[in-house]
Amino acid sequence: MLLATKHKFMGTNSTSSFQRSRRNTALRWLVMAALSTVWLPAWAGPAPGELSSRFATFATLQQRLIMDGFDMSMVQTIYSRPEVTFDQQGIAAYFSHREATLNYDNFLTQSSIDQAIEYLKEHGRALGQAEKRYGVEREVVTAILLVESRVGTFIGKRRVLNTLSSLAALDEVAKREMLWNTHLKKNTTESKNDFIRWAIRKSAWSYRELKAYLKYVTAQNTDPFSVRGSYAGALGFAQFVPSSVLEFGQDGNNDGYINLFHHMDAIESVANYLKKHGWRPGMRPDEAFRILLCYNHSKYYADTIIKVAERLSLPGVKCKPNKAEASQ
Ligand SMILES: [Ca+2]
Repeated sequence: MLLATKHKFMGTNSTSSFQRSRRNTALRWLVMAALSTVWLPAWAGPAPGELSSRFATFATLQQRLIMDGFDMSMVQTIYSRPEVTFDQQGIAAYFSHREATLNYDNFLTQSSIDQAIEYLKEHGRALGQAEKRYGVEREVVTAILLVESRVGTFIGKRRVLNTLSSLAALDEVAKREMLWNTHLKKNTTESKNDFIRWAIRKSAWSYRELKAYLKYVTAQNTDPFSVRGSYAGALGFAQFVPSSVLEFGQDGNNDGYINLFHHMDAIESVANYLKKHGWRPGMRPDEAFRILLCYNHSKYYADTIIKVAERLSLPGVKCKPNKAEASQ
């Protein structure tokens, strides 16, 4: 359903008209920039100068999106909204993040396990349905939702659009300099050159995820600024990145939408993700560990998921971490 709306999203049903659109895009962009205070959608509030300034925040990024086939009027409308901001604080938090320093033991306390047990009870029907459809044990799905979002109670506060746009815009020297000088220079042990290399890699990843996100919200007819997520751009109870939403998201409650802020959709999406990565009941512990590493490339993470699932009295599968991998 999501991908089926791709052509509608692109703003054309005709290959030839799409190609003509691309040929004319560069010229249209120049005219558009020159007339920015005239053509931008009318909305109450800001003075023209303020609107131009807001538009300029992601001007290069908008140009890339349009050149890549995204509908010009849609892009312009989104990036002229008052919610648009280069989220320095959020992406500075991302670059200060260290997976190894996260305290995953917090998820193994009795209160955390009790929270997961309550979830198992409350959502038993949906978890059972996912178990039947995908062959992924309910304890594993619950453990992932516990660690990712405290079973849907901690889902991040940052606008996903601003997070991905800000990270994607780090291919621009000026924005990297701004971030380094204002937030990272005094607060990181990274060298500036290491930061630059990291930022450029992350920019390329984020641009791909931004495109996936725009496809997702368009297909779901969702306001792109209404979705909140982590400082890495992950969203929903399962904290999927947008490309995973497109590829693995499921409509668990059959309402016609894939909404990872709905428990039935989130549960089935996690189960589908694991199944598509090779999960099967009774699999070897080292296989289970490797598949969990696909979800999050952290041995601490995979180890914690398995420990939580075991604490939930996982029937049938005795998952234990692959000690050889965990000790690397
Ligand atoms: Ca749904």
